[in-house]
Amino acid sequence: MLRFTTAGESHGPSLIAILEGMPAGVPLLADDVNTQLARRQQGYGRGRRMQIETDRVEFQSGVRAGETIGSPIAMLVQNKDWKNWIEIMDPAPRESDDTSPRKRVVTRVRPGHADLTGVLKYDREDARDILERASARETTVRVAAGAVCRRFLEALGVHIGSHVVHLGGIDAQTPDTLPADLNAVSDASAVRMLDAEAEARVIAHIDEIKRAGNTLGGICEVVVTGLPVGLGSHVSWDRKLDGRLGQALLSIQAVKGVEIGLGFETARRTGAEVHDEIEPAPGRTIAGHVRRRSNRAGGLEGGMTTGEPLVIRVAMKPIATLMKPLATVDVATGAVASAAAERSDVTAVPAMGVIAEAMTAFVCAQAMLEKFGGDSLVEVQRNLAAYLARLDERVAGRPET
Ligand code: EPS
Repeated sequence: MLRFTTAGESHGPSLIAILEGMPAGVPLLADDVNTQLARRQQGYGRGRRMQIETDRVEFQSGVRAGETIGSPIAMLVQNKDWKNWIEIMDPAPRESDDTSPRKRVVTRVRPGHADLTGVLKYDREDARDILERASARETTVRVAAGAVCRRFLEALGVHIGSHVVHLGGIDAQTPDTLPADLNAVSDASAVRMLDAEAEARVIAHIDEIKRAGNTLGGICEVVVTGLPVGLGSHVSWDRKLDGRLGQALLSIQAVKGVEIGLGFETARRTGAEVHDEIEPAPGRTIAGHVRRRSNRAGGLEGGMTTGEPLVIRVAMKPIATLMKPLATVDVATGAVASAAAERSDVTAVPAMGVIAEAMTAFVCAQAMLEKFGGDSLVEVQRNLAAYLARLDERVAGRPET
């Protein structure tokens, strides 16, 4: 079973991911991970923190001579900002005679953040004990874990990209045919949109919202190509791939919704306007020698991949830290207060697309390993080839029509 966990606080010394279950023999360089980490750090609308950090992975285990070796892959990313927080984040207990006021204590809890529910649940006095871990800084090492999964998937012919389709009330026009290398085009845009006119309006809007001390959300679309028909399963609720993608993507900080294919729009249409008609496509092994005339299902039917591209939309709410704060309650006194206003971003929607790619890569790698599992990349490639050969045999064995 492929799995990963992360550890680390936003202003602690480092962030760590441990990815376990990756086969041996997957080519992997630190640069493969660093490229993805850098993509996550881009995007118009980020705050000053992104100028402090230059995220770089340090492999602690699981990789030798440019290849995975089958053991848990531990990856560490240092927080450069930590040097400004050493005293505040110090794990050592305070001296008993130290009565100086604690620095950067957060008691004016921010509406929409984990601050209030976290201090009540974990019985803390300082919401910093909550916000340090709830922070989306943690997604740095999710992207590291996803980058390894992405290398594995690439070796099996699977590619993942994303672009921003909506930001702060402005829709981007999506071309009828997406660029073959989606990220090469979307990453060239400051807001990762494929529509230059919408991009210019979004940038002006972010500037305006920043001046107003407010924040913005938006929607990204993730597209996966090269997945063969039949990943996931219809047989049990927890094996359905759409449900598993939903869980992985909804776990991203500030994500509030996930749509697969047409998503909520399917509920407004008739069956004839929703379901994708099927036609023969000899030679299209990956989908079982058929083609959908449209891909409104977004590449999933019955909780299984169809062989068409996987298309997922992920919606993010606006950042919960507002420079013009909302009303709240001070948990130290119970009094009415304005929420804490710390340095933050106006929007992180372009970065969220990169994080959504990483979580999607993890779920797809898990599903590929379930179906084609092996201890080495070569073994997995052989199992995939045998399955594809069987899909060919099914067609070859048919009577002539
Ligand atoms: C975040 C608040 C900001 C963001 C941070 C997420 O950090 P800080 O409080 O240090 O200014 O910059 O995102 C990152 C550091 C990152 O790497 O994405 C939050 O509260 O979620």
